[in-house]
Amino acid sequence: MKKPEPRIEPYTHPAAGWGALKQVAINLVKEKVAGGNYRTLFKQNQPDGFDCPGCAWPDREHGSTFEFCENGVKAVAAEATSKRVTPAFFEAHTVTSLMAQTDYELEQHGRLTDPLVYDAARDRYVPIAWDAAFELIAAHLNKLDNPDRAAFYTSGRASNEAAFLYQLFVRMYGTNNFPDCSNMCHEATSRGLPHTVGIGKGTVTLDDFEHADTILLFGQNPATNHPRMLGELRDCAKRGATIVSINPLKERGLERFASPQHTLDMLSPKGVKISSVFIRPKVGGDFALLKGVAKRVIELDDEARANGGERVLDVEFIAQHTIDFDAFADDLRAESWDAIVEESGVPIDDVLKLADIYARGRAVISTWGMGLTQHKNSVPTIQLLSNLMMMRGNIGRRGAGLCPVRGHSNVQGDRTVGIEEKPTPEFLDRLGAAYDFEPPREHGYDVVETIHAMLEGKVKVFIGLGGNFSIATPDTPRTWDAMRSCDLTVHITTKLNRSHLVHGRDALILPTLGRTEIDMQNGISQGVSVEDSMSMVHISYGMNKPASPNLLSEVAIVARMAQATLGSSKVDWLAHANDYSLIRDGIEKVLDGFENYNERLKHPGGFHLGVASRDRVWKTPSGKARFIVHEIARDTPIHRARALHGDRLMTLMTTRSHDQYNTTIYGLDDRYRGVYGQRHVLFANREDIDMLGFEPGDVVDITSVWDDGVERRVNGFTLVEYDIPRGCLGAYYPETNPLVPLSSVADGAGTPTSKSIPVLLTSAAQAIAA
Ligand SMILES: Nc1nc2c(c(=O)[nH]1)N[C@H]1C(S)=C(S)[C@@H](COP(=O)(O)OP(=O)(O)OC[C@H]3O[C@@H](n4cnc5c(=O)[nH]c(N)nc54)[C@H](O)[C@@H]3O)O[C@H]1N2
Ligand SMILES: Nc1nc2c(c(=O)[nH]1)N[C@H]1C(S)=C(S)[C@@H](COP(=O)(O)OP(=O)(O)OC[C@H]3O[C@@H](n4cnc5c(=O)[nH]c(N)nc54)[C@H](O)[C@@H]3O)O[C@H]1N2
Ligand SMILES: [Mo]
Repeated sequence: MKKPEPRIEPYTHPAAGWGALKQVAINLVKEKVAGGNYRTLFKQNQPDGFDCPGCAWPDREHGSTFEFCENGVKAVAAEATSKRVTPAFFEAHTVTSLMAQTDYELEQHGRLTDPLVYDAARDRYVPIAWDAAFELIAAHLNKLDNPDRAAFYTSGRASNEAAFLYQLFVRMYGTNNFPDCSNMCHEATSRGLPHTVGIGKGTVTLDDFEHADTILLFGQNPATNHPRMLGELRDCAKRGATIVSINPLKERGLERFASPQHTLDMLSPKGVKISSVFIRPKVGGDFALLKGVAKRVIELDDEARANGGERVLDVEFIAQHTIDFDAFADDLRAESWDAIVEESGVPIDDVLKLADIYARGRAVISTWGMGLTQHKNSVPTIQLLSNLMMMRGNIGRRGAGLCPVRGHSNVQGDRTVGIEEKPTPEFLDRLGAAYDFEPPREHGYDVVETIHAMLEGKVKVFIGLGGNFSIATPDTPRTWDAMRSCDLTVHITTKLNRSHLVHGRDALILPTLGRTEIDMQNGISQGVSVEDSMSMVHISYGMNKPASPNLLSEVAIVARMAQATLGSSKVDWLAHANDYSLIRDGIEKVLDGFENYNERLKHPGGFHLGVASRDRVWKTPSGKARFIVHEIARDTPIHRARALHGDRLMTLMTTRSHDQYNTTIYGLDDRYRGVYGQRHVLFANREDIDMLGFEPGDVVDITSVWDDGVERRVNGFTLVEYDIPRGCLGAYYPETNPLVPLSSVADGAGTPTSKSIPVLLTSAAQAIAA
């Protein structure tokens, strides 16, 4: 196929609409989705169908209607592709030659068909029998002097059943080393919220969206990353709800939307207006902005009190349900407006406008994504957001609440069932009691700690249940050194990706069934369960023929790995692989909220796992929700780098294009941002481009400013003039991951700071082709 000419062409249509339908058709053709498999698309999110592997946004009335979603279709088409990566493919390609291909090219080869082992002499992956693969894993694991020398990664597509069995195996083996994708994603949410409201999950369900009059969207690009959420926002907008987007970028998809479910939207050239207000902090400015909004709420309340008007604070909620409000209010009163404006980058009028909108809202939902979670101060920011919501009792009330919007379709479920490097003693007690063993108590490594431990020679075996560890992670060259220092790397995976090529001395690729495929065990088709972003748990049944007869399910791979490593004296692993309901019985024994798990999954749409804070039950030490005081940070790596380099220092955010699913690159366009046929682009403010002495279209190299003497650099990015605040830049992940220093993480969460990297630009010799 001829490569399209790279171009920039601003998008002027509503989000979704006909453009999305066209893209769907293109993807089905490109992936050569086999005839019968088209049907699959209509079984997405149906009671007898499968959970869309696209994102964790819940389904309205699970199963009653087919909800069209362009990016859901892309995810399914990518899995249902008829293209195959067979042993013959690897015979024809050395690993070194594959390394020269882009991630986009690797993805295009299709589904893996057979288990493979790396043959160093020939620099190739060659076929291996499943049993031999499991024996190789067991031999490596059993030879380590300490189980903590192995790390077990999970990406958030793994089902509850696969994840629970995996953590059971790993804990019986003896470690809590569970790095997982959420360490790079919503970790600040999961670690921050428990200190304020007692649990690290959202408090709303879809029903609340029907009753909200105000929706604040922080740092999120739903038109691309959670397209079904736009349907919800459309209905809210039509009802007259105020929708505010708080984002350095005025994401096109939040301006107007044409729902393919609604003929009238599609016929109107403008679609439906979604966000009525755009508040544009500079990158990393949300904390200061939130502080300004909270400060103004106090002022408005003081004014109301003085005038005898209706109180702005929910005094009753604060008195009955919270602690430490006075200290919080005192801190807000003492905060300077100058600091708020300077550090947020938001003009005072906009801070006050947002505060007014918030204070007028009778039922406010705040949603947030990676724009809040991938900064150094993400935990304080999320705690402050939850405190702001508490000021007006906007938690645990109909139409109001906290709504972190998770990424991977089962990332929330994986954590629930035990993919957690810092498990609670209660969880371990119950797990140990249910399976008659003494689980390891010491906390394990998260993602960044795993990479450090590899570099220090402390982790020698890496096993990945899905994902693309080598490039989803920060500081790519160091991560690659880390992976290459391992004795064994294993990837349980559906498609070829970079991580398979950046491998340990021994290396295995274990191909597995995708969620869209029929999972037959012992003659019975097995379902798996997942938990969405709003804590609904439901069953998912695949319906396509597996991509190859030589695939095993994730559950079967985990069970056979466990059987080979530990034997079956404590757990009959193979029986669990034969009948997944036994795994669910185990989950029920170990975790609250899963009573009658197997039975309740039969209910169409599944069931809601209780979230205590939603019921105004606060699982904090005091039994109350808590206000927490945090300062506006004025000595961050960004501040320090700017002190050294002045205005030339830029803050880079790394984000997703419309044609990618994390590290899976489906195509080279980012339609809503007007980018076509290329990914090595750098969005910059026109005045900054001028100030730095460049012109739009110039090609630049980017280097990070960090204090460890290591040069972090990526080359050949084309400057694109963009409506982005001064001092800020935007580029795509994972191409820019080499710029994120391994030691730059969110305080209290360990999340790489992929949305705030201090960088400098220099002229480059040449552009990168894609
Ligand atoms: N099609 C598709 N769907 C996906 C994914 C995908 O790659 N493709 N990935 C999945 C996963 S794992 C996840 S976690 C989610 C991610 O979904 P999102 O959370 O939407 O993730 P991003 O695209 O990384 O960035 C979100 C937004 O943050 C804004 N932003 C950047 N810095 C700041 C800041 O400092 N403040 C504020 N307020 N905003 C900021 C950016 O402008 C961007 O609009 O999507 C999931 N769904
Ligand atoms: N710079 C920067 N870095 C980031 C981010 C960012 O915004 N900026 N975002 C971070 C976030 S939010 C996340 S969640 C991580 C994502 O990190 P990961 O979850 O590790 O990465 P993915 O790209 O989602 O993984 C894709 C691979 O998963 C495999 N796969 C797909 N489906 C299945 C399946 O059903 N089963 C199995 N076993 N394998 C499957 C395929 O081989 C595919 O290549 O990246 C993080 N990294
Ligand atoms: Mo994510």
